[in-house]
Amino acid sequence: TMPGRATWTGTRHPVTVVMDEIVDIFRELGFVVALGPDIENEERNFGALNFPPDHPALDMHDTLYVDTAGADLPAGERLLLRTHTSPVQVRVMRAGPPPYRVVIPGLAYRNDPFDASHAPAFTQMEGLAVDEGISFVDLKATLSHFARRFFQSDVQVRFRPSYFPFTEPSAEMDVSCALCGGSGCAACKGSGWMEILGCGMVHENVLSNCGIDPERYTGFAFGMGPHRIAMLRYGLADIRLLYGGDMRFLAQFGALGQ
Ligand code: 2NL
Repeated sequence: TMPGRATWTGTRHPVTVVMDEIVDIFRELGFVVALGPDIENEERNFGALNFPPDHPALDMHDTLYVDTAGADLPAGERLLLRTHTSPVQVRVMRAGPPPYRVVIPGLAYRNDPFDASHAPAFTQMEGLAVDEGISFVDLKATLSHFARRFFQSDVQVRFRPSYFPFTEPSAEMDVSCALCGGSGCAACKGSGWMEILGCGMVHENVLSNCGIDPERYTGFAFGMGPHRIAMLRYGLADIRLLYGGDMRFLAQFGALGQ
């Protein structure tokens, strides 16, 4: 007559739920997942991506360099923890000719203090499409479709001009706030809009640095932060909740098989 002991069934982490959904939406569109190492060299992390050699991101203040004293490396090569997942796209482009449609989920690292909105290791999800005849129309259609699948089908999207060294032109995409529907709340800081990703047409210097003829091929790329998107979707004010192991918090999300 003694009742059985209750057993724990684990749940997926909220950031895993977000990353799985994003990957699934891009897989439906013909993108495939590509992965690469977390330790990279300066050339693939910065140089190939059209960062000038004096760009502030190369400063040890922002980038975590690996101590390679005594290591057998080519002259002048410095290793670092990748500051974005973009070096994986550089590897994809150098491994063979276009077309490519890839998404890259993974960790990125920055020398930031751990506070409510920053973590020294955080997820990124980047995408890259390169082929003959790809235009900004393909970028807008693909990313608007993504927003409508990930949030809800009536979400509003807007693109604002921006700047990244590796894309030209560049933009940021906002969606109408998932929590208040655009009327203004704490999550969107009263603006009614949430910034969810950066994007642009792959800079021709990046294509040629990767052995691709920019006269023949064009492409678009984008990058977003699944930790940030999980905070926006679930209305979390502190990123550190996503790094703790508090099951009372974590068990509210992503039941397995859901
Ligand atoms: C952001 C912005 C972005 C990319 C990432 C990319 C990669 C290659 C070439 C060109 Cl190899 N672009 N990635 C492009 C635009 C924006 O991320 O705010 N991410 C959180």
